[in-house]
Amino acid sequence: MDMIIAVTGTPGVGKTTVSKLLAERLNYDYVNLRDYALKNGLGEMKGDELELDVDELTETFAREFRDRNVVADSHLAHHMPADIVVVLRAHPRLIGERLKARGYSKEKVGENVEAELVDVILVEAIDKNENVIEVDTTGKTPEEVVEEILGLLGRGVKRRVGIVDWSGTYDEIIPYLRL
Ligand code: DAT
Repeated sequence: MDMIIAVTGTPGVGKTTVSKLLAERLNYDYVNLRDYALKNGLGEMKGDELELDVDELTETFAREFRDRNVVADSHLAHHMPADIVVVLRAHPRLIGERLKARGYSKEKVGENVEAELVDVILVEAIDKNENVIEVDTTGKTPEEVVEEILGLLGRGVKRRVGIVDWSGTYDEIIPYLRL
């Protein structure tokens, strides 16, 4: 059976690391949607950000991957027509630390820490797809995260949301926020 697994989440949450490993374990193709969009001339670089038409990406992706087994990752992956959307979560402090280490601007770090804090991607994913599995990666290795996803898929779980609440982390992450 063909299956499209979309892996989404705030930048720095671990999408690419987990998706490559998951694809390997399932023997599926792996596609990074940013690379895919660039390769197919679907967007243009504005500074260091890729600007693209999500509908155009969705249509092109659907045409090419409809009857294939694929793990696709991007913070836009939940917009793709997927059989299952995996939303990775991490303590906002981890997002802040990782994006700082990547050299993101203070503004960009703050924006993404805030987005993780208030569940932006999860809310979008639920709005787009019935089948959403949320996985907290905090304190886990990528291997452990992949095992958890495989376990849920193996048990036929199609929806599992509302498993984290970062509101209690607010005091800790104030240094990262754009206040
Ligand atoms: P993204 O694709 O969401 O931007 P990435 O996979 O490129 O994220 O980077 C995530 C970083 O975090 C990478 O250096 C590996 C590290 N990491 C630590 N624990 C992790 C976990 N449980 N799952 C995924 N990545 C983890």
